[in-house]
Amino acid sequence: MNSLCVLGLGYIGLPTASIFATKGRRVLGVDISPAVVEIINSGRIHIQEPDLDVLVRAAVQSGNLKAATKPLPAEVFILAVPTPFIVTPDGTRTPDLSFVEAATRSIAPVVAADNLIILESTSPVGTTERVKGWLEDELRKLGRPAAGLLYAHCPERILPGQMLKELVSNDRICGGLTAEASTRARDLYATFCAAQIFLTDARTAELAKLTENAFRDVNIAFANELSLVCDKLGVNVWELIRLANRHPRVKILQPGPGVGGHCIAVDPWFIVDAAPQEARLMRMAREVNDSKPRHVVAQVLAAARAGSVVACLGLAFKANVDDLRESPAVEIITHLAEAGLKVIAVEPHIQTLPASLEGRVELASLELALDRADVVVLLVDHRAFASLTLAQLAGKKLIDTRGAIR
Ligand code: SAJ
Repeated sequence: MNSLCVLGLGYIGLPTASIFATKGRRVLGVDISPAVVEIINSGRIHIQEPDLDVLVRAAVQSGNLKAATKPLPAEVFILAVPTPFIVTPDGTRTPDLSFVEAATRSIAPVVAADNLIILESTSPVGTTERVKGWLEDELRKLGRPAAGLLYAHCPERILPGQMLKELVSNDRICGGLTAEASTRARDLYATFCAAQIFLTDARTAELAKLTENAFRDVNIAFANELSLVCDKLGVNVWELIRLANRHPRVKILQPGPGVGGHCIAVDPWFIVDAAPQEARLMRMAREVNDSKPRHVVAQVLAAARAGSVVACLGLAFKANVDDLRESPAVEIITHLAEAGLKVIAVEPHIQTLPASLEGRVELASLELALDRADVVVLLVDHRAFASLTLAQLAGKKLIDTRGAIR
């Protein structure tokens, strides 16, 4: 199993393609964006993740990683494209598998018997079977044989911010449509995975990945709900959690301004969509976490006066990353600007504001923002804000959504 074709060169596909390449596999990375392809072929990266630049440069310089906009024949195809959801007019969230379907159909002209097709994208239960169906349909249209292809779901589990470490050290799950597909996938990931690789069927692997993120979402929702209870009762939620966590079987997570990113705020909906009557707690957790930004906006509006300058510290969806996707901080800042407040955003991980905030919000350094602010809202506990002290904020109103300022 030497040659691989990785479809989707984003947060999952790029590190995966690169690590295989540095382990001696010939890898073609495929992305529909010619700009992304050009950047990667020049040994650079289009996303921020610690040490990813070094890995990609090494992979490209070794000659083993090349990028292109179209797939070529390979022994293994890895699908690592986005699986967002669509919000229907009645508010229901349904999975959008159009990227997976398009990527699957795109490999039909180049697949051959004995190829292994791996779905890495986080997907609703049954998607690996659908990948097989789409590919067989496309092969039929092209008059090509569909026999002898192997299919598996091998979900990624890496944490943004420490992806390269977790790529190697996290256990993996390989769920094939057949036992042979599972073992072939395991042998492949053993190339770089130093942890245990567990074999199962595709549907269990699909649900396992969704379950992991839903579990975290429910636990964060518990912390977020506690923060609302504490606000109402005049109790310091951070102290409360610190004390409750001294119980040997209690491990409460941290409240925040809401849950962002492309994973935890999305994946539980795939379970709710598939089992709406049963997944009541998971739906409620999503609703609690989704409502938290509105609570923060109300707190800021209560603290501000007409003409107040509000410094919002952090735009990313969590600490020490540049990723603004589904960021509660962006949602909060958008509402504050809409409410007519003068908002200064501080985000050390970006150089320019996202288009949605351009012209409505000012991007400034921490020093400048603190100098001008009447109200300071800490939205992301970036390391860059760790040295902030209450003394520096004297005379200003503080809303610390992460309990980061001591
Ligand atoms: N958050 C809190 N309180 C906490 C922990 C997190 O408010 O105590 C917030 C964060 O600020 C952020 C969101 O939750 O907005 C999600 O952050 P995260 O660090 O919990 O997770 P992600 O989305 O960066 O990565 C998750 C991980 N899943 C689990 O930990 C179960 C990762 O392992 C997955 O690979 C990733 O989703 C994915 O790609 O699915």
